[in-house]
Amino acid sequence: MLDQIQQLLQQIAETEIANTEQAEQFRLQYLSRKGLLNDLFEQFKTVPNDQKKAVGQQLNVLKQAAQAKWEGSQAATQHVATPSQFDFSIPSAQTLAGSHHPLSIVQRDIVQIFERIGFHVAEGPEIEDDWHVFSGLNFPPEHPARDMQDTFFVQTHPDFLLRTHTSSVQVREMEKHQPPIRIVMPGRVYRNEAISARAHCQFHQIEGLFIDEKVSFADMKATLLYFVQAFFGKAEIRLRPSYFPFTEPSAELDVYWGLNSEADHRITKGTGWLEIMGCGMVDPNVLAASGIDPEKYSGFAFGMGIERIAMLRYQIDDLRHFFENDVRFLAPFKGLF
Ligand code: 2NL
Repeated sequence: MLDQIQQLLQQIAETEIANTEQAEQFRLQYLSRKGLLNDLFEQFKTVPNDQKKAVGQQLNVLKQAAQAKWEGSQAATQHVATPSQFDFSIPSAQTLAGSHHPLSIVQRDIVQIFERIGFHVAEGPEIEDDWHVFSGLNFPPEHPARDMQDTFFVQTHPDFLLRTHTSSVQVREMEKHQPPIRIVMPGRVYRNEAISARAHCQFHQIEGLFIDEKVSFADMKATLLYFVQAFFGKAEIRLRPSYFPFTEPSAELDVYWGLNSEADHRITKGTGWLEIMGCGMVDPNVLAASGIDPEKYSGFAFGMGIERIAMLRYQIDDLRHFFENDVRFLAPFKGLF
């Protein structure tokens, strides 16, 4: 019987299966209920006990060889394309490319405009302490921004809070370096506000700071006019008096947007002017608090909300779009970075 098995193994190895008919023939000959293997397993019952082990092993080898041959034939006869059968001219399935986020695009563009005139990016922690967010910036002890209503405090460590503006980074930079200082600070900030079309508890700001000897209000105006012209392509600005705890004097900067379209009338409330940032001369108390001599140095600072700028640039009407990351909202920003 061992000889017979060897012979069949040889025979199987030499069998060529080229099509489905030959595969079926093979299956009937070897593997079907009336096939050779079943016959052999029947005969196996009569094999003397002392030979059962050796014959059984070989019989299993044969069975596996026959099965492998048949399975191989199935794969081969089921039209698997060989390279020559591929049509390389057929367009592939569409690859979905991502897009940069509009806030990233606007932030990058603003940073680049200031880098061109010698500003550098500075960054700092989002979890801050009272000194860098409030006290070092001349906020009086009873200022409403210090209230739990407006600011997120770390519950387990009430000395720490989520920064409400990026000015905390400027304080850190002033503590580390003496002037000249020329920096822009883009980053995420937090305020305890209900989420709506116009407000969010988490948003982005970019602030700038320029400190040196003899820095004047006129330097500030010229720098910000340069920015407005580079970013918006608008020619005219105006400064209105305002108030911030950390600057004196302080101003609000408006851009002349024009009244050319219905949308211009709507967003400028019929005036043609649009407020885009706050600015001012750094309060001498703020310089002194960070170890900079206000007798020797002066500086200006400014701050704007990146969401607001992005909404104006791309005519986005609801702040929530920025945080939902709906791909239908993001898709048009492909390739803009
Ligand atoms: C706004 C107004 C402003 C500043 C930010 C600043 C920082 C230091 C010292 C003085 Cl360390 N000022 N930053 C100054 C004026 C305005 O932001 O409306 N931001 C959205």
